[in-house]
Amino acid sequence: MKILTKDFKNKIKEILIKDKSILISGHHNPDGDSLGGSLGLAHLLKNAGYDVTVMMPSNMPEYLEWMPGADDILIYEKGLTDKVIEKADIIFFVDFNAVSRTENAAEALKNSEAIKIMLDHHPQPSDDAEFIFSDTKVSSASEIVYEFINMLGFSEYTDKNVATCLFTGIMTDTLNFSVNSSRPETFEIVSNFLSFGIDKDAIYEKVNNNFSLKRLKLIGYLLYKKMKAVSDYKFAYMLISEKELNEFDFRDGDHEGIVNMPLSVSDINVSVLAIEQDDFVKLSLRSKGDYDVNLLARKYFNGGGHKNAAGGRIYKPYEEVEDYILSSVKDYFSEN
Ligand SMILES: [Mn+2]
Repeated sequence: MKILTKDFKNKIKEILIKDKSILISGHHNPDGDSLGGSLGLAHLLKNAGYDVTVMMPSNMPEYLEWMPGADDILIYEKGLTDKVIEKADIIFFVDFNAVSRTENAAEALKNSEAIKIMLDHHPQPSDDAEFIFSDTKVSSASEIVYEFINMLGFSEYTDKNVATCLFTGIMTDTLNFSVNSSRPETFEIVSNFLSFGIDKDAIYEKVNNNFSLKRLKLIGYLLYKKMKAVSDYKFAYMLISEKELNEFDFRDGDHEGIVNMPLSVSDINVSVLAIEQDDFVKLSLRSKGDYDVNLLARKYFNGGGHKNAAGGRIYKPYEEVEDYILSSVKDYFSEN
C-alpha cells in the first residue's frame, strides 16, 4: 500500500471528528468502482455515526441505479451543489487521481477549503488532495476503500450494504475478475464480503445483463459495419458519429464493454472506441498484456488511466479523427 502522506493514519484519525460534515465525490461519468467505492465508504461512515453526503459530477449509468444509497446521491449542478461543497469540512475523492476528472465540479472542489483525502488506484496521483492513499497494484478504488476502513479500525461498521457496494466496485473494475485481480488479498476481501450475505449472482446479473435490445443491435452494427483492424499493429478501432448514436437511442453507459470486444480476437492487442460528442470525440482505449494504453492516451489523446484501460479526447472535427488515431497509433508503436 502506497501512502504518500507522512503519519497518514494518525492524522486521518485526528481529522475524522464526528461533527465534521463529510462529502464523498466520484469522477465524471461514474463507473461501478467510483460509485461502489463512494457508496460503500458512505454506508460505513454513516454506520459509524458520521454526517455523509455522496456527490457525482454527472449522472450514473442506468445499470448501476439499483445500488444501495444510489437514490440519495447528489448529481452536481452549478450553484446548487456548490453550496454543499462549500459547507463540507472533509472531502473524499474516490477513484480519481486529479480534481480535473470531476469536470464541471472541479472548480468548486478546488476552491473548497475542506481537507481532501484521495482514495485511488490510478498511476501518477496529483497533489490536489492533502492526503493520498493510493496503490496501482490493487484491483480497484473500492479495494483501497476497504484497506482504508481496515486501517482506521472501522471494520466493525461493515454491513451488507457496504459489502454490496465495494464488491460491485471490485467486480466491475476487474471485468468480472478477469483482469487486475491476481493478488490473493482481493479474493480474501471478496470472501469477507460474501460472509455478509451479499447476493453475488444477482449483482453480476444486474450489472451485466441489464441492457436494451437497441444496445445489442448497436453492438452488432459496430462490429459488422464499423470495426476496422490494422493487422501490422494488432490494433482495432471503431468510430461512431452522433447521428448513428441517435439511431440506436444511445444512452449513458451503453458503450461500456463494447471497446473490450475486439480484444477477444487472438491477434488484437489494442482496441479503441471513438464516440462523437458536441465539442470533441471521446475515446475509450483497452489493451492486453504489456501494451500500455495509459501512455498512448497521455501522449496523443489528452487523457490517461491504467495500463490496460484508459480514456481520452480528440479536439478535432469528427471527419479528421480516423486519420489522427491511425497516425498516432503508428507513431506510438514505431517508438515503443
Ligand atoms: Mn477504478
